Amino acid sequence: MQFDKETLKQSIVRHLHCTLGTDENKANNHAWWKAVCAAINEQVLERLRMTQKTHYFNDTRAVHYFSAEFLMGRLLSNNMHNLGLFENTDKALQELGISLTDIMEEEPDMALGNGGLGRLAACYIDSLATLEMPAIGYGLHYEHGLFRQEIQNGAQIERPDSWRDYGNPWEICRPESIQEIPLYGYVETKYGENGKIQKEWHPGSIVKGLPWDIPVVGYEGKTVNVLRLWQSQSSDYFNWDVFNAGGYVDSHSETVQAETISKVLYPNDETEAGKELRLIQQYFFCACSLKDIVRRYKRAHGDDWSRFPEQVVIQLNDTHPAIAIPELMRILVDRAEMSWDDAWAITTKVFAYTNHTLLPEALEKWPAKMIEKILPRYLEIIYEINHRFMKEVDAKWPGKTDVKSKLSIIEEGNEKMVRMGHLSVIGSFAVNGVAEIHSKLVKANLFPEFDEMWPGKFTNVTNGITPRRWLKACNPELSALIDSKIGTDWPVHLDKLTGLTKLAKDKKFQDEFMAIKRRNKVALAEEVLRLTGETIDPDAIFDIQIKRLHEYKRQHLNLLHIMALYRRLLENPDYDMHPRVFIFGAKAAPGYKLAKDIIYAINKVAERINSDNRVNSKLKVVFLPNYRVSLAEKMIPAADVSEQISTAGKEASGTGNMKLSLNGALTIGTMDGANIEIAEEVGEENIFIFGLTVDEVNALREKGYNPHDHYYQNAEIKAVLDWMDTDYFTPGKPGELSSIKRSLLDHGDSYLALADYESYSEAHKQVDAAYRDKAGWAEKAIINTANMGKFNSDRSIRDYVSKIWKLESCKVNS
Ligand code: 26Q
Repeated sequence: MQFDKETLKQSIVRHLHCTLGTDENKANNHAWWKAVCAAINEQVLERLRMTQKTHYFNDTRAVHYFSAEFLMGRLLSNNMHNLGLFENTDKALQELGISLTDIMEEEPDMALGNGGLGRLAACYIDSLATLEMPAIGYGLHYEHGLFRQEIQNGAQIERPDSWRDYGNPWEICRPESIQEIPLYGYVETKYGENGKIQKEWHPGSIVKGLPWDIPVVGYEGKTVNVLRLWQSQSSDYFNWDVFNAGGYVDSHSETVQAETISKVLYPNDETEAGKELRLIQQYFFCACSLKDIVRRYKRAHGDDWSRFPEQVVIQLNDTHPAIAIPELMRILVDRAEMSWDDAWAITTKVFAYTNHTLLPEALEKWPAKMIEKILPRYLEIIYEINHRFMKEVDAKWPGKTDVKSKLSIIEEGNEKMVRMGHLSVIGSFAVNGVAEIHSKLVKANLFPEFDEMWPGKFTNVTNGITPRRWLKACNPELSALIDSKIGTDWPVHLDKLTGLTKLAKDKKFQDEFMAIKRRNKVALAEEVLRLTGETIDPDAIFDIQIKRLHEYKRQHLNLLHIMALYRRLLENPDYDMHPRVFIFGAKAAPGYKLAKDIIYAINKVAERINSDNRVNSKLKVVFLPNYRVSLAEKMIPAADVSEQISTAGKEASGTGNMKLSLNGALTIGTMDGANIEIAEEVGEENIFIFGLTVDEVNALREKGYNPHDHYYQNAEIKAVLDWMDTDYFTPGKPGELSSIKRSLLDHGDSYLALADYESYSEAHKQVDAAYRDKAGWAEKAIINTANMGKFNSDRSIRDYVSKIWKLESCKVNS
C-alpha cells in the first residue's frame, strides 16, 4: 500500500504516541524526526521483507560488497525520496504545523567512513537496490564514526562522533544471526587416517559478532536490500569464574577488550597506520560476513560446495577486507576438508578486488609477526598461497629471483611484511581501477607483471555517484526545473540530461538555471554565517574545494593562489577581478601534522583577509568546520567553481568532481582521475584544465625537479612563500605558517605545487573572465549538468555487473 498524506499523518502521530510516548504538544523536533522515521519505516520494512522472501525463493546469485567503510550520511530524506513519499510527508507535516526541513536537520550523519571510498560504497548499494540486484553490503558497526571537527583558534580539534547516542531508527538488531569469531591461540597439526594432515586452530579467545541491518531502499522502492554491520561483543558477558572469585571489576576487562574492536573508525585515509586493532577490525568483519554467507548458502545447498561460486561473488573495496581470501581457504580446507586445489579453484572464482590508490603509503602491508600472533592459521595459509604462486612465477620467468621477490606476497627485509595488494590480485578473478587513467596506471606501474601473467584480469570501472542524493534530494529546485523540461525519469536515466543541451543557449532557461544557483548560494551564505559568523556575498563567485586534506590534493596550492590574489589587491586596489569567495571543507587525519598545519594556515589567512576592509568587496575566504555528507549536500548546489587540483597521477578518480559538475559548477582541474573523463564529456571549452599531465610529471621527475627554481624565477611565488615566515597572518607569532613553505622548498615539494602554480594562476584568470560573461557562464554551467549522465553510479554498477559480477536483476513483487 502506498501512503497518501492522510495515512502518513496518522502514522506519524500514532508513532509519536505509541513509539515515542509523547504527543503533538510536547514533542520537540527530535521526537518528530523519530516519529517520521518510524512512519517511513513501515513502508521500508514491508518491502525489505518482500525482497528477502523473493531472493530466498529464487535462490539468486548475489554480490557481497565487503567494505571497512560505508559513508551513508542521513537516511530520512533519501528514503522518502526513493519511496516517492517526500511530497506527501512534507504536506502531512505542514498540516501538523511542523517543518520537514527542520526535522531533517535532527538526523546525525552516519559517518562510518573517511571519504571517497566510503561514500562510493554508499552510492553503490543505493544503485544496486535501484537496479533490483540481489546484493548485500558488509561492514563494521562502529560505535564512533569519523571524528567531529571543531576549529579552535584556527586549528582542528577532534571530538568523538556519537551518531547513535539517542538511538538510530534505521537499524535492526539481529541477535538470531550472531557469529562467534576466534582470535589468537595456536595451531595444532594432526595426522589423521591415511596420513592426511589436519590443522586445528585452538583460539586464545572468542568474540561475538552481532549484526545490525540497515535497509537500503532502491529508487521507486521495489527492492530493499540490506547493509549488514557487525558489532563486536564479549562472547560471554561476564567471565563468571573471575566474577565468583570476587573480581567483579576485572571480570569486565575481557568485555572491554572485545568491545573495542568495533568502537571507532580509524581516521586515516591514504596513510597506513599498521595498528594491530585495525587488522583485528578487518579480520573481524570479514570472518563474520563469510560465516553469514556460508550459513545462508548451506541452508539452500547443504554440504554441496560446487555451486558456491555460482551463488556468491565478493567485491573487496580496496585491500581492507583482503583477509577474507585466506579465511575462505581456511573454511574450505580445514572445515569442509576440501583439497587445496579444489578450495583454491572456488576461492579464486569468488573474489574481485577494486584498487583505489597508487600512493605507496596507502598500500596496505602487515607485519607477518602480527598476523601470526592474532591469526596463526592465516599466516600458514598465506605462505602456502604464496609458495604455490611462486612456483607459477618461476615457471613463467625461470630463475628470475628479482621478479619473484617483486611479486611475492611476502616482502623480505628487516621485518617480513604481508602485501595485501598482492594477496588481493592473486586471490581474485578480476581487479579494477576506478577511472580510465587510474586503471591504466594500476596495470602499467603498480602490477605490470601480474597483468602479463593474467591478461584480461585487470579492467576499469569508472566511479559514479547516485543522482538521487546528489541532485534530486540536495537540489530540489534544479530538479524541479529539469523535470519540467525533460520529464521526471532522469534520476534513473541520467543520460537524458543531454536533453538540456538544446536549452543551454536559451535566455529564459539560463535565467531560471542561474536564479536557482543564486538562491542556493543565498542559502549557503546563511549557513556560512551561522557556522562561522562570516558574511559572504551571493553575487561573488563561490569557489569550492571540499575533500579530505592531503598534500596530493593540494589545498595549499589553492591557498598560495588566494594569498597571491590578496597581495595583488593590496598592491593595486583597482586590481580587476570579479568578487570571489573561496570556501573550504576538509578534515585532516589527526596524526598528519602538515595537513593540520594547512588547515590552520587556511583559517589564519581567512581571518586576516576577511577583516581587511581594503579587499573585502572582492575577496573572502571561509573554512567550514566539520565537513561531512550532510554539509556537502548544502555546499554542492551552491558552487560556481569546483577545485579538482591534485597532482596528475595521484587522485585515483575523485567523486566530488562529479557531484559539483552535476550541480552546474565549472571545474578548474588537472588532467587526473575522472577529471579527464569529465573534460571528455563536457568539452574543453566548459572546463578549466591546467597543469602538468602524468607524462609531464614523470618527465619532470626524471630530469630532476627543483622547487627553488620556481621560487627564484617567479616573484609572486617568492613573495607569498616569504609572507608565510612573517607574522602578518599570525600576529605576534612569526613562523606559524612556515612549515608549509618548508615542505615546498626544503622538503622538495613532493606534489609539484610550485611547478603547477603559474598554470593554475592563469586558469583562474580565465575563470574570472568567463564569469563576467553571464550568458556564456550559464551556458557552460548548463552543459556541465547536461553531460554528467556517464557518472551515474547506476552506470558504474551496470559495468560491474556485466564485466565482473555477472548478476541478474530480480523483480520483487509489491
Ligand atoms: C589504510 C590502512 C590503515 C588505516 C586506514 C587505511 C585507509 C582508509 C581509507 C586507506 C585509504 C582509505 C580511503 C581511500 C579513499 O577514499 N580513496 C579514494 O577512493 C575514491 C573512490 O574510488 C576515489 O574517488 C579517490 O580518488 C580515492 O582517493
